[in-house]
Amino acid sequence: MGEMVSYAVEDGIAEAVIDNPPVNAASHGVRAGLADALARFQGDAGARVLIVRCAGKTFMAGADIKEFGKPMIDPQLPELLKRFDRVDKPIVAAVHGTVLGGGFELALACHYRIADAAARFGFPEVKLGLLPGAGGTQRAPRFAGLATAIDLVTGGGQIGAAAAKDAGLVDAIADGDLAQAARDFARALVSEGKGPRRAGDLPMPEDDPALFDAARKSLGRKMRGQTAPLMALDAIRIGYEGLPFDEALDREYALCRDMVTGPQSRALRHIFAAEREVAKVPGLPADLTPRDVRTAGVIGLGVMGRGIVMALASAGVPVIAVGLDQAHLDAATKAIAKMWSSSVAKGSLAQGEMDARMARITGSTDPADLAAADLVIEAVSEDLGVKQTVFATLGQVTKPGTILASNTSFLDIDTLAAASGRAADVCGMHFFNPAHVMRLLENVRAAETAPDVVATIMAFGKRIGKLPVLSGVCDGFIVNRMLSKRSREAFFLVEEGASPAAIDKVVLDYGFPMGPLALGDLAGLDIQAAARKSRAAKASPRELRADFVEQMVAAGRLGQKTGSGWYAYDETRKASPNPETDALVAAHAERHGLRLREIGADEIRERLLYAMVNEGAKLLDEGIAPRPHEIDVAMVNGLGWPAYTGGPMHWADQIGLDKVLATIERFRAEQGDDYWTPSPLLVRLAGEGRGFYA
Ligand code: 3H9
Repeated sequence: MGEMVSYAVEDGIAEAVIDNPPVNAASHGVRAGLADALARFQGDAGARVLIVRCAGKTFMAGADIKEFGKPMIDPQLPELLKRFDRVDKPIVAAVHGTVLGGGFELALACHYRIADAAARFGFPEVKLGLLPGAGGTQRAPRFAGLATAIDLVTGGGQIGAAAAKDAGLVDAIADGDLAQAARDFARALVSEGKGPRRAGDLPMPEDDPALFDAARKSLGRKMRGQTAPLMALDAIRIGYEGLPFDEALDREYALCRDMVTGPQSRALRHIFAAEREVAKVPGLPADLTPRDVRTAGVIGLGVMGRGIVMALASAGVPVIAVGLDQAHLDAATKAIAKMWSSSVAKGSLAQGEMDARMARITGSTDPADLAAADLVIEAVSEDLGVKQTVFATLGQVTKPGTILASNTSFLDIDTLAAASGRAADVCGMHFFNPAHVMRLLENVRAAETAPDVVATIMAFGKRIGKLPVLSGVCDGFIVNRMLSKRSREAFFLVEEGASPAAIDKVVLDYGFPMGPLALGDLAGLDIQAAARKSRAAKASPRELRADFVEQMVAAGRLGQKTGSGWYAYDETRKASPNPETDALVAAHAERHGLRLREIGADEIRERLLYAMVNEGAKLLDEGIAPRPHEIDVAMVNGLGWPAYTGGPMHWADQIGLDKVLATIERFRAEQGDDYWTPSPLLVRLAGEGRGFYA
């Protein structure tokens, strides 16, 4: 018996308890222990029924991701779960926590399932570039029907215990203690003389095959570029079209094994690991105690400030929300209530939960009320002078030890720290718009930020459901600094003759949700023009010359909101090519004596993406990003860099830094602009035949 699984029998009820912290993953020791428990149960005539459950905070959360890519040791999960089918006495899974992937498959291979009321179920394999390889694509449709199975298997989402029971995936929900309820359930099975109920004995549902085509179409839109969801759909279809159960299981596992070694799964597993790695800040002492944050404050209630208030209140944090004046405060309170009311109307938020959130918000127009806060997030207008005044005030009115964080996107936090008179307490917490929705949070460590402040904002970010990534101080931090290089290159490409549609298409085809020029139109060209103005002193003559945004703003073309920007928009905001943009580009070329040329998709893609890779290398060189992990996680979650390419640094490593460098050197020679000077780190790593990751 492996020590990760205990086995005991009492009153004819056998129990196999898996104990493999932190998430009871199906590591080799667990598989071996389960195989052993199963054999003992089968061989023990006194044991009438077997319960499989897990110790700790969750039922099995899937295969052990850390074993992927290594040689698999028997018993492998699919084969082990087939053995459950062959047992001739009933097996009950008693599940709690997150029943995911291989864990859900284990539960479905058991003959009955009883769930804790708070349990959640899902097949997240597609998010790792895989498909459920241990029977999920074959067992789930037999219990739940085609539509639910397709949804769960290809979408990677989760459902709660009640929904799982309604769908037929769970037989009972435990009332109170799960272990006790499972024993009662098992005893009832025995007394009612119920035997095993195997998924393989159930027929595939005779649901409409049109569901496959509909799913394929919708996945093509929603999961553009990703192969795993479509492969998962194909795997369900194999069984649906009549391949015998055991053979379909073998085919499913063969597909899954092939996918493990594919580039998309490697990239997605890299992002999964990197998202956990960024929580561990290098150099912070492990025994550092974070500061206690019971009450937060937000000062400045524009779009960002309101979103931050919503994020905090939704996460259960009491917030003191300080507006400029009563009108500003009233407008913010009204806007917040309106947004939550619309969620209540749509049924995605309970009225009681909305009331609880509103009750956590205390409005004020007096910064002195922030004396009660343990952490204050400043979100006033993006103007250094205004922010300096606010930080001077915060330094006075807050109690010693209160953390003062700025939500600035690009201003110098060291200057704000100096203004506060309390530099050790000052840091950045840069939320992304909409702040109550976007997961990424760039936490910024300034020159004098105290280590326990860093530890606090990292822990607090996680507490409010965000994905915090640490950055140092620079113009734009990680995401906006890298994004600004892509925008700059996009403007240069327009100057040279590429159409906005051609540029955006390349970026969409690579897997981003939106191209750079369509994104500018969405955000507002006035916002982009203001950002360019703030950087004008440091801009090269060529950047200043590529002033399309300024020209459009001067003509009243601000993007989607005025119906015209790079593109023309109809009343439904549907974009079409804008003749005014063509005219503007032609006039610009004539004015500056530029010759327009055809630019191919490869050049567009390499220039836009390598500009970001090179900037990422500079962020590492300068110590702004502690590791490449921070960059990949921030770009995937902040800018929508497709996770299935692993983020810019992982992607560049896969291409080979020598090749990336050679292309950058070529651009430098062709463009004759300092902008393409490769980062010293890139030159060094490429020379040593290494990647950004060790
Ligand atoms: C699969 O099952 C394939 C099968 O269909 C077919 C096989 C043939 N393995 O996220 P957290 C670690 S594919 C190994 O911070 P939380 C994680 O790295 C799998 N390790 O906790 C971290 O380690 P560290 C399908 C795992 O409470 C620690 O646990 N399943 C695994 O916020 C804590 O993680 C999934 O994709 C794993 N499977 O969230 C589920 N999972 O401390 C993936 C986690 O060293 N997991 N770790 O950094 C999750 O979604 C979340 O971890 C979970 C807990 C919701 C479970």
